[in-house]
Amino acid sequence: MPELARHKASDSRDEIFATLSRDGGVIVEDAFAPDLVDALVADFTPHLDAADWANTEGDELPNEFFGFKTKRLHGLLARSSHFSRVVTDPLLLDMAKHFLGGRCRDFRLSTGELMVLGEGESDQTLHRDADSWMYYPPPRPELLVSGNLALTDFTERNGATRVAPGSHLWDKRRRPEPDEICQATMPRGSVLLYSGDVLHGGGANGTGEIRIGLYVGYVLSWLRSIEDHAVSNGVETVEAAPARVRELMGYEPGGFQAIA
Ligand SMILES: O=C(O)CCC(=O)C(=O)O
Ligand SMILES: [Fe+2]
Repeated sequence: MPELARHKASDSRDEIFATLSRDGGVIVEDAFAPDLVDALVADFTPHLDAADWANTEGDELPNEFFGFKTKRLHGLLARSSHFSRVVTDPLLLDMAKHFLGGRCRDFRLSTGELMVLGEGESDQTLHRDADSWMYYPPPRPELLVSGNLALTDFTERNGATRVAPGSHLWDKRRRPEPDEICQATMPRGSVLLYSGDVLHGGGANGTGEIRIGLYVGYVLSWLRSIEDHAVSNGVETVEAAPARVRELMGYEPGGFQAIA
C-alpha cells in the first residue's frame, strides 16, 4: 500500500501546500495541541453518548453513504466553546486562503462535522467532497478544502480515512486500483488536509475502539455552505462567536449594509 505524505506542523506552509497540491491530501502531525484535543473530546463526549448509531436521518444522502456504525454531529459551535479555535486555526485558514483565495472575496466554513466510526463500520464508498456541488463537475477549480482532525488516533484497523493520492487530478470516471489507496493513519492531534476533488472515504473499523474525526471544510464564499450554521447552532450562539467565526459562518449583517 502506498503511503500518504506526512509533514510536521513546523514545516513551512509552502512545503505542506506543495505536497497537498501534488497529492490532493497530506497528513500534518502535531497540528493541534493535546490540551485542545482533550477539551474538544470532553465537550463532545456527552453529545456523542446521547446520539444513536447511524443517526443521519434527514440528511440528503442515505446511510448507504454515511454508514451504519457511524455518528455524525453538526452544530459544533453550540456543543463546544473550543470549536472556534479549530475553525480559526492558522494552518487551516492559510490552506483555505492558499487554495481558494483569488477566486472569492473570502471563504466560508461549509460544515463542521464530528465523524465517528464504531466497531463494525465498513469501508465508505470513495467519493469527492466537492461533488456536493455536483452541477459544477470536474475538471473544476478547487471549490472546497478540508481538514479532518484526529481526536483519537487514526489506525489501519479503526477506520483511518482512505485516500487515493493524485486522484484530484484524474478523469472523474477513473477509479483507483487497490494499490493506489492509502490510509491516513495518524496520531491524535494530527490533521488530514485534503482537496475537495481527491477520492477518499472513511475506513472499516474492526476494533472495539471509537474513531473520532473532527471535519472542517472551507468553501468558496459564493457557493452555498452545506451547513446552515445559524440553524444548526442557533442564531444567538453565532452572534456571540468571535468576529472571524461569524464571518466564516456567513453571519454578516454589517456586510449586507455596506453593500446596500
Ligand atoms: O470518516 C472519514 O474518515 C471520512 C468521512 C467522509 O469522507 C465523509 O463522510 O464525507
Ligand atoms: Fe468525504
